[in-house]
Amino acid sequence: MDIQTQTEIIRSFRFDRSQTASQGYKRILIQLFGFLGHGKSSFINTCKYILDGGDYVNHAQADSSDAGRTTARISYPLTDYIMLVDNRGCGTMNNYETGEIFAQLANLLPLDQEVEWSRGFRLVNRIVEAETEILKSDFTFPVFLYSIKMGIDEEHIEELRNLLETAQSVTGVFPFVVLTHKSHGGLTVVERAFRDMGVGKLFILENYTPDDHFKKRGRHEDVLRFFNEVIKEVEFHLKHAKDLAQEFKNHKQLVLKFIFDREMSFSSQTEQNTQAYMVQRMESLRRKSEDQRNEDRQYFEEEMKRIQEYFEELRKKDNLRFEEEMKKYGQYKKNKNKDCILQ
Ligand SMILES: Nc1nc2c(ncn2[C@@H]2O[C@H](COP(=O)(O)OP(=O)(O)OP(=O)(O)O)[C@@H](O)[C@H]2O)c(=O)[nH]1
Ligand SMILES: [Mg+2]
Repeated sequence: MDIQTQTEIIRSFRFDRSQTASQGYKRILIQLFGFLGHGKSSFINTCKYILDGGDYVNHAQADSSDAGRTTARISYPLTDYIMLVDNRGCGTMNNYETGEIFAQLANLLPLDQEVEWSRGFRLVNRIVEAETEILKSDFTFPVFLYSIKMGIDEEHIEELRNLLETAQSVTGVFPFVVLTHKSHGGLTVVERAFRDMGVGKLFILENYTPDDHFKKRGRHEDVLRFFNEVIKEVEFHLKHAKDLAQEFKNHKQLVLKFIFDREMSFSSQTEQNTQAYMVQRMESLRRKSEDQRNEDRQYFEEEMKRIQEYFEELRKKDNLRFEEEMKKYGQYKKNKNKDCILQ
């Protein structure tokens, strides 16, 4: 299929007008997620550049340095029925960041707001508050962006696999993965890692950037193929899904359970830490009182020694005095005898 035809298919996509076939959906929200600076905003600029035609525009404010900077979740219309949703990049995939992402993917948070990594049960409050703002007619489609330039560590593979699998559980769709920086080198290792994680739809491309947007057929084809596959996946899902309203509820429950488990494990961790602290404290007190006892014993022994010496001294003095007394007495007796003899 040539570029023109593919572009037309995407531009003219709309959900079937019949309520039954579309199951009430009106728009596809292509929800991007990934780490800081992996090319999410640039991907949005690239998609719009290719599908809107015209000049390259930095719509999504992709950063000019390698550091990330998007902090809000902003939607960009690609057509009347397809929206691209930019996202704040995660620094690490900890449970606070992923909790937020899962709530977004399950369509539980409103669009076009700052993204926060809420602690405690604040995310639950935000979900409840957002209930009236959520458009149930939005089909959220998860797309994970990853830069080949970053390589991939063995130790993070399990974490990424869990992330993608949970994203599938809360949307019903296994995320499509887009690998950016195609020409950087090191593709084989990264690609194999994602394939091993069970990723079926992997797209490898080079984003257009403010410094590099000379139109290239290969780049256009990569992006158009991505959109055609998204449309096919959504149509497949609608055809095979039974009750999307029930699915929505299930996804919501999964996200709430994720938050609940996260907080429970956090509080049991705190409890364990408190217990460990108490044991440590008792041990240090025990050691301290043992030290104290040793100190007391030493003091007592020294005191006893001092007393013994004192008594010894007294005893010697007494002996001396006694001997002197005896001497005096002997002398006295001698003199007395002499006196008697003389008389
Ligand atoms: N050569 C090349 N540069 C890219 C590509 N994708 C992104 N970049 C550059 O990488 C940097 C970060 O890209 P962004 O699109 O801002 O990344 P991001 O994922 O939106 O970052 P956050 O908003 O922080 O999460 C920018 O300098 C982009 O120009 C790509 O495929 N190839
Ligand atoms: Mg960004």
